[in-house]
Amino acid sequence: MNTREFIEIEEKYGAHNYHPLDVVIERGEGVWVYDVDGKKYLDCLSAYSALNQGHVHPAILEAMTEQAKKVTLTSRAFRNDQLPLFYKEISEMTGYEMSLPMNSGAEAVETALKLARKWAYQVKGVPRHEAEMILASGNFHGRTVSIISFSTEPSYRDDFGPFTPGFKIVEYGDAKAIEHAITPNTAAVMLEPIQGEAGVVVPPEGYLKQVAEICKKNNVLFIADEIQTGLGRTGRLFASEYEGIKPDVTIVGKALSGGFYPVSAVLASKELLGLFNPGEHGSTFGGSPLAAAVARAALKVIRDENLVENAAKMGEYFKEQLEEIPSPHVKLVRGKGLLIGVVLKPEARGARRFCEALQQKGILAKETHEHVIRFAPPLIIQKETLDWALPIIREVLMMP
Ligand code: IF1
Repeated sequence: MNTREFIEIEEKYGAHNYHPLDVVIERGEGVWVYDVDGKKYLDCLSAYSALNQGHVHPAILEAMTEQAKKVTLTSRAFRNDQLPLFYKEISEMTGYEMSLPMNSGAEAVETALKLARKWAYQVKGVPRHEAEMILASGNFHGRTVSIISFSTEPSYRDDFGPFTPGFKIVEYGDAKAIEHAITPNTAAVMLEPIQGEAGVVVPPEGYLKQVAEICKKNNVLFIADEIQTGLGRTGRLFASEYEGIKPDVTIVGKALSGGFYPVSAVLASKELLGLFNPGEHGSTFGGSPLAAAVARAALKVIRDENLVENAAKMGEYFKEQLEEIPSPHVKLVRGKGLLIGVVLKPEARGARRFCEALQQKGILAKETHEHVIRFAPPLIIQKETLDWALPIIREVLMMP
């Protein structure tokens, strides 16, 4: 079957909860993907940063297939030989004493919300069920009912009420607004160090450090959602490192599995994660031997292939070159490492048409929030590939 035939079937039988580009991918390898018509594309989305290691990384594939032949799932009613090693290796790599493994990013975010509330009642002494959380406008933390309860994007919230209470929204980038929103019942502040979905919004220099200080001063937990910005994407292991801070809780997902299998985790101190008692939280697949083996291999690739350093180097080069394109449509280029957003002027008539033009020329990028083209290739990308892509991107950005 060809592209058109696949699309017809998908449109007929599948819910239309996305508006994807009309490209039907059948194979991926490294930074490249191939569609059913044999066309080759440079993947500049990396499945929203789940593919930092590139498509079908051989070492992670090997780990997954070998583990799958042995045992894939024990449930947490029993123990397995992969999870302890995952716990140890992610602790050594990130400097957090403990972790709690889940599956999707949203599940890890929900876990962090529950942890913050539990800490508020049992440690801070907030009266039960009055705990508050502070979030930022423009946030994206997942799609569950509780998480969209604090979304500021109408299309993510509309008609999904009633919503979970206990959340306050303040403007992203304004540390003072957070200080003013804190009450004696505040359990935590949760932020993305860079807002991905909002259009690769980088907060003002010093913002995250100020927030960390405000949280410490007010006995409030600081939770960083690094599901998209973490694990090397921004040129540091965690984006919060740019401000020299270590949040009380860091949430990881996506590239934690290199795109092979949903694996997420909450990273925190023993004091915090020790608040969970047996049976109080979990999931069927969370911490499975397959998830743990895949995540161990995915983390090893990040270390062994120096992906954090490569993201910093290639990201700096890519951003500089993008900034030099004299496009009449571009307002600015922003981001860190290989999480880059090209922000278009309103008169450019939206980013979608540029993404469709890029697709025709063999580059897959995705618009976010109408006017931003997000460029987030796998962190394995090399200069010669960027030098292949840049003239094409220039041509597209110079089109009328
Ligand atoms: C979709 C967005 C990106 C995330 C952060 C938690 C999650 C995500 C910072 C939840 C997930 C994905 C979800 C996917 C598209 C994509 C996305 F456009 F939706 F917002 F990346 F920007 N925290 N982001 O970015 O993790 O439960 O999906 O594993 O839902 O359309 P998840």
